[in-house]
Amino acid sequence: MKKILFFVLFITASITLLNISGCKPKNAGDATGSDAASRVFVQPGKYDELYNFVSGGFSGQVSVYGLPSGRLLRVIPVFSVDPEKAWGYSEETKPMLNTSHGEVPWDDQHHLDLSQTNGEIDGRWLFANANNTPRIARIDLKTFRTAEIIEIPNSAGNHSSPFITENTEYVVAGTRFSVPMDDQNGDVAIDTYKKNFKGTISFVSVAPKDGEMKLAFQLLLPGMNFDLSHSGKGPSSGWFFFSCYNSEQAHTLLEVNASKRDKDFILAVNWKKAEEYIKQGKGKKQSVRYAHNKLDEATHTATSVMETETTVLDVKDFPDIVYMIPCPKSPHGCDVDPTGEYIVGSGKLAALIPVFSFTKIQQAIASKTFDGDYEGIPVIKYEAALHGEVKKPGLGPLHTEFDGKGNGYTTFFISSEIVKWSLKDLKVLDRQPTYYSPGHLCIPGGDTKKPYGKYLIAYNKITKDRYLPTGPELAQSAQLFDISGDKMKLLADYPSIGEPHYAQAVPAELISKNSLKIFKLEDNKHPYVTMGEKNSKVVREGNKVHVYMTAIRSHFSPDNIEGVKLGDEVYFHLTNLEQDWDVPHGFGVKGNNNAELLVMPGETQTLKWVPDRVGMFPIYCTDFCSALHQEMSGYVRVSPKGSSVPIAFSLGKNSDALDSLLKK
Ligand code: K7E
Ligand code: CUA
Repeated sequence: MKKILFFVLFITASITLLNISGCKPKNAGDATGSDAASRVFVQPGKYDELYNFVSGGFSGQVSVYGLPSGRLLRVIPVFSVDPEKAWGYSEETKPMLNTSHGEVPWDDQHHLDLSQTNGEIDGRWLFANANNTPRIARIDLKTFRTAEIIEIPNSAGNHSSPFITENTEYVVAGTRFSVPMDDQNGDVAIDTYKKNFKGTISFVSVAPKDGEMKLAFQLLLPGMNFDLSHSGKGPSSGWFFFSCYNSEQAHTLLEVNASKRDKDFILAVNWKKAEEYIKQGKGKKQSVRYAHNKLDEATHTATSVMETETTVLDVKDFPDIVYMIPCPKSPHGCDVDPTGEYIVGSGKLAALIPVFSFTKIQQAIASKTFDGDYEGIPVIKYEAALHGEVKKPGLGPLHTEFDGKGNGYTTFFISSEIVKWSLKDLKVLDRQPTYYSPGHLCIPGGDTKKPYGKYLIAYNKITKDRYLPTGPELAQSAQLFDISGDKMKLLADYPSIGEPHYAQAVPAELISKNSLKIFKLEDNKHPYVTMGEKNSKVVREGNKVHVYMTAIRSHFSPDNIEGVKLGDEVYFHLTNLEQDWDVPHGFGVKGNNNAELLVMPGETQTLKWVPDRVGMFPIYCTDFCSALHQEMSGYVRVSPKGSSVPIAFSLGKNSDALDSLLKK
């Protein structure tokens, strides 16, 4: 009987196995080659060679990986609230998510760009776009914290962003959805798109010293969809290139109606010229509202200011700042090679890759080799701008990066592969399958003048059978390739956070050398800082109770609080007195409809709590900070409204019973 059962099970198992392998697409799970393991193996205790900053897509955050190991180092909260780190929950960080619509607790984060000096990564800042409620964030790479977020007015779907110029003069933002301008009546019939909907491209300046962003000017353009962009460099510095689709100006069923024309456009913008016009005062001031949020490093506190003005240049009145270049089949990626001569447009539905020449574009402009105009913007003849086409590269090209050795690498969503091709003769040199359907790809420094060119990472939209199943929802996937030889070689897969789109990677040293280990307590300018335990106290101001609290291994001061009453708002201002690397303290309150605090050494953070009932509320440290971390706790007593229990606070003050016990 047992034997039969075993046999049945065996048969069932075999059939199941057969079924699984029968479903597998060809090549899936192929061995990566015998030395792949050693190429990605980073010994325990050893550091990775590169940082990889990966956009989080609909997670709204940015994740940081080590390469080549694919180890997740950190998730940086940017556009989405994060109760773990109290991002958007602490009193200090709430203003960071403020917008002209009020607090928006989420966004869709697609692209990242590292700050550059002379077209090379300088390791100072990382810029991130918010696609849903148009914003740009600046992350300080000293602290790995979001230091600034600026909202973009006259925009919707901030997709072609946050690409930067080669000396980080500007970070740009092109609107993916055209809309009526903010100072116009938006209450119009949708089918008046052609008349009432406009597109804008915003230039946000970046202060060279501290990185502070400022909306410098906006270009007013015909209504259509601006998708991606990259700045010129070297010979093409002073120019910016944007891919545009929906030149049909459709407003419904775009999958059909915005795919009608054979070619849409790459928009070439002479931003140096535009900048001159602005300096000459030729821009028009316009009333708008947009939030500008900054985190002050000295006070550990963010502020949000509502700005009210923008300067707009209508390109109709300045015909020598923008030109259109026809680009086949709904272009998506718009990438400029390290020399600055070649501009690659990737038509999502195309079966070829057009490569444009900056020299030829300039000649065409000089000789007016135009093919009419698009709503007043000169359209350069396709052939006049074209360096050449990569023929039969694959299906559905999306994005291209460069290795600095004269090669481009393009992702193909539909044919699910990466194709390496030569910039010089446009010949396909290699193709490797990806699992599956890659969107963006990243070569360290791959959009700068100086790519590092040893690895390539593909960010795949579909994961299917690559990992153990986790129900209907699967993590998306990154794949690391070695591109040091003639042929690309798959080294590793690793799952990612959210939906990764663009990413940046950089040799670790460039970032790690500036990385901050602690906040210096003596530099803490927080208005509610508690410098030392003896200064800890509880102060009542009307119905607000301010707790000036400290944390050090392994207690809070004070840890016994009485005199809080129903109807009070309690603010725990917690200062972490530690001055050692990697000793955070956490702070949680039972029943708090808020988050926890996670406070770094030398930092002060504030958690608001509105008690909902009379009773006893434990507080405790949430981060295992020492062998006696479990002892790092206390109590807050909440009395009824109108109770006469006075404010009282203490640390180490025992009851008489305990005292007599301790004396024995
Ligand atoms: Cu191609 Cu939003 Cu850059 Cu994603 S986008 S893939
Ligand atoms: Cu502090 Cu655990």
